[in-house]
Amino acid sequence: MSIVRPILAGVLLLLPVIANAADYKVGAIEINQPWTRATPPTAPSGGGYLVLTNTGSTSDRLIAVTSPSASKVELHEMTMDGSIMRMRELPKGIELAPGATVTLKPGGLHMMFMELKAPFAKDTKVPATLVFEKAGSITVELTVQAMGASAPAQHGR
Ligand SMILES: [Cu+2]
Repeated sequence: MSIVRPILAGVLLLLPVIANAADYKVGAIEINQPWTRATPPTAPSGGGYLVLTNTGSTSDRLIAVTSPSASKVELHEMTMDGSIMRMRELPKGIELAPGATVTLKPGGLHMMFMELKAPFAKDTKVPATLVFEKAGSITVELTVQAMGASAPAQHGR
């Protein structure tokens, strides 16, 4: 009884903090749920996904991404052209309006890791440095989900 009670109080105090914390934050930009998918051994490239929120009052832009796991990383958009899925590079990056949340996900905006140094292996992490026009840069770790996963695994939030 005397042991249980302090532990319970500690857990209850922690809960609101966990619910509100962003995975990463640089300047006014919050970055959540960075993830990618395991790639087959011969795949030349792999996608990268995350959620960006601009908590500031001026617009910002994700302008570049680098990673030691790939020769280069491009920012891509996937659009439907009739029944054909097309992918194009966004040379000016991804705009983040004040207060906006932009989700990079399969079938939409994504990071494209080109010329992978090694296949992405499930349950490992892929580092990526995000460069924002105003907020500066931050290195995040993408969790590698199963091949073909369509959403990040829930991590208790
Ligand atoms: Cu792409």
